[in-house]
Amino acid sequence: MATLDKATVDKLAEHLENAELEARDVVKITDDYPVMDYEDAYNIQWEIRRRKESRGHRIVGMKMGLTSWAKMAQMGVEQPCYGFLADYFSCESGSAIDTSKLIHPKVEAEIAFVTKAPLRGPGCHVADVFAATEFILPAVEVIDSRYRDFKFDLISVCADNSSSSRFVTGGRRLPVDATDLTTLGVVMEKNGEIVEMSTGAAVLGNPAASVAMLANMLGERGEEIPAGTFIMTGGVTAAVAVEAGDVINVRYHELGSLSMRFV
Ligand code: 0L1
Ligand code: MG
Repeated sequence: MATLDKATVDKLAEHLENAELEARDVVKITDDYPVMDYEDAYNIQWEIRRRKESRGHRIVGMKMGLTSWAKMAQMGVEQPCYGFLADYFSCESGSAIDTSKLIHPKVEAEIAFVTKAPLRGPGCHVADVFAATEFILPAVEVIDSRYRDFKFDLISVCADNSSSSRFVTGGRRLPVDATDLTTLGVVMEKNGEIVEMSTGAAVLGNPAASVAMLANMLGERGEEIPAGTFIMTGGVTAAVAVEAGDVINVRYHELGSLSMRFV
């Protein structure tokens, strides 16, 4: 049950969004609000979303985060989270990504879905996701927690839009049943050297389960995944820190490759 009043939710949303827009780190918000809960955290996230839309930004998708054991272990948390993607987060493969607008970016290789029918929880399952999927495509997420030194707890992360900042798409689209999502291999190279490799099964056993979990989490708030939604299902590997001068190339089995450089 939520513990924060509307004025406090609004104040914390402004605080976290300003940190994002000014590329400035802050301490985790649970330091000052230790009893806040997940409902408070998502209230703050949804208020950040409302603020962006009120300034004319479009929401172009959703993300699930912390959906692999590698990521959960890396960040010391035990359950996934979701966030929204605003239009200015989107970059095409081959882009130069400006690190002066980010705090301490890391990259994650992900498998993304685009839906053709709405998905609504509770009770959304992998089979529902397969039936509602238009196509899958490769994506790389650039996460950038607003919390100093990535020191946070999951409640603080959810309020901070689950560290969303940029994402890169391109490569090849495939129908969801054209490949085995669990054995779909991914190799990430940083400056020409392999730094991470994994397969789709790293994400909750099957990335489609991550989409189902998103529908079920949104269902708790009376929200759904509308038809035509782009969804990133979470990193198949641990996140890799990047800085100006780094070049990232990610090769996907059957889905082509994505590249980006940080400037
Ligand atoms: O995309 C994600 O896995 C969510 C990340 C949230 C926590 C973090 O910043 O690592
Ligand atoms: Mg991610």
